[in-house]
Formats: sequence, structure tokens, C-alpha cells
Amino acid sequence: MSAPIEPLPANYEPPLKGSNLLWSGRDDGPSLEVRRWHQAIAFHDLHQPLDHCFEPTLCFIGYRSHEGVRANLGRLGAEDGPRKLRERMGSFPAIEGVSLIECGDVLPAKSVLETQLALAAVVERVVRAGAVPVILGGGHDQAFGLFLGIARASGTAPACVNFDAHLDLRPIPASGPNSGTPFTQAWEWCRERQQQFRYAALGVQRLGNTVQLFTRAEEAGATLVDVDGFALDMIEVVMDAVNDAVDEAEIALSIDLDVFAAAFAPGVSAPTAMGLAPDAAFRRVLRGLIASERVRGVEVAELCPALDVDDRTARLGAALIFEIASTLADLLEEENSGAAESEVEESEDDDPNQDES
Ligand SMILES: [Mn+2]
Repeated sequence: MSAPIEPLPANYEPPLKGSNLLWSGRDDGPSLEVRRWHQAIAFHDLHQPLDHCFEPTLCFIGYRSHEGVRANLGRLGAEDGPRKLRERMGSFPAIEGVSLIECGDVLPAKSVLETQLALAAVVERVVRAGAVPVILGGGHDQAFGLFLGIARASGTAPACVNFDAHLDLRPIPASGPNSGTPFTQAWEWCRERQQQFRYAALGVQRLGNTVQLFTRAEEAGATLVDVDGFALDMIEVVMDAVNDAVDEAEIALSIDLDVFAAAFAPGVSAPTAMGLAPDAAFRRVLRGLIASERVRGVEVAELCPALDVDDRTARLGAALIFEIASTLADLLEEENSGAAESEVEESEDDDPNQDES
């Protein structure tokens, strides 16, 4: 049923140790208890087939382009985001049960669209292997590459769930797509194939979007949640709304770092004065999405290191990825302990020592 796999484009750069990569950090020795991400990570050139991945496996792909931001008249610097995110992830403690693979970068092609298509080809390979692509951005035009790669791998459009101050539903100019158009592109892709466009935009700012964009969101049937949705007593309502929007679809998860308040995320093209806090309410929504086991890919967008303050935004972006990885590990552990418990139930009944798990 699924179409033949796309060949890898020339602007895919496999991981070359010491050139484009920065996986390093504190080294407390090789033993499992003190291992860190820079020691645990494997490197893979996607020109070679990726073996089928069983455990949760995160495949990192850098989107080293801010050409979409330039075309959207934003402040530049996101091309350096992938390097900085890797730098800030290197010293994280290894997470048992989660495999990490560095897969290299997508470099700017002749046009933004061509760069997006290159990312889609890379994402498609990773998703087909059963791993979760984690796109390190990079301008938010990368969201369409993630969407398209998942759509091609699974044969149907994923739902787009986007943490973002902006709707990114701008009309596509004659000059081509930009960092403000990725969800318009996904919408059009769905329309051309008569598939339903599913879009939930979380953390949307009224002051960051014109009336035209809200009208377009309504036309697109989007589910919008503003920052006031991220209060602890609202989380169930929000999760219900997001689940309705996603329905039975798989999820392409986007996190544009400008969804957070400028105090937490100053290092973005367009900082947000009254954005989200990365607090318990936000984390419950993020974990709830991961726990749905529908997320096929993630992209963290718009990190602009040159505008950052003491790597605050880079640390936050990296921490979000750690949060996702550790939620996947928790799910695996729950599944395993569930399986162990049912085995125990079959063999013995009331053993008082069996409560801890
Ligand atoms: Mn965005």
C-alpha cells in the first residue's frame, strides 16, 4: 500500500564525528549508573538501512536552516539551534530502556520547500524503522517535513499538535513556503488527497496572530488552546479537546520554543511576553500526549542561540526532549511491570511482598 521510499537528498549530511556534531559532556566513567547521553548515543548514516527498532528509540536529526525564518522576515540564528541543543543534551543521565541514535543533519537546499522535502525523506526512513525522529531546529518550516515524512511512512496524514504562540497557518506566498506556513502546507496536502486535516494549536497568543489567521484556523477546523488552558484545573478539559482533535490519527508533535514566556525562552526569533511556563500543567499535557503512544515524531523549533541568555532557551529545549525520553521509559517500565504482574497473578495469589513495583 505504501509508496516506494524516497531516495536521500544531497543536502542530507550523515553524522561525521567532530565536524557537525557536538555530543560531549561530563564523563564519570563507563558504568551504567553514571553514563550520560554523549556516551550512550549511537551514530548512524541513513544511507545504510536502519534496523528495526523495538525499544523506544529516539533518532536525532538536525534541521540546520533558518531560510524559512528569513523568508518570513524573522530574526536569524536558528540554523545554529541543532548544535546548541546537542551540546545541552550531552551531559543528561542515560535513561534505561531508551536508545539514542544521532542521524545527522539536513542542510539548506535551493529553496525552503526543497529543504522540507529533504527532511521528509529522512523522517520517513526513521519512522519506517519504528523509531521516533526528534528534529532539532531550526526554523519552524521543519514542521511540514516532519508531517510529510510521517504521512509517507504510514500512508495517512498524522494529526498536527503544535505548542506555539503562532498558528503558522499563513497563506503560502508566490515565492514559496516559509517558517509561518508549515501547517498551511499540511492542510493543503490533506485537501489535495481528501484526507482530514487535524490540527491542535496549544498556547496560541491573540497578540501574535492577525484576525485573518484565526479565521483560517476556523476554516481549517483547528482546535485552539490559549495560555489560560494551561492551568492545572483546566488540564482535563484541554486533554479531552486535544484527544478529540487527534481522534484515531497518529501525531506529529511540534514544540516551537516561542510558546514559552520570554523569561524562559528569550532565545527565539519572536519572544513572547506572556507565554507558557514550563510548569506542572504544561508537563502534564506533554506527558499525556506521549502516553497516548500515538506520537510518531517530534520537532523542537526556532532555537536561536545568538539571542539566548545563558543558554536558557537551549536548556529548556533540551529538557523537553529529556522529558519526552523519560516518559517513554516510564511507559516501557509500566508495560513490563504489567506483564510481570499478570505472570505473577497466574502463578501465585496473595503474596504480601508483591506490592512494590
Ligand atoms: Mn511556529
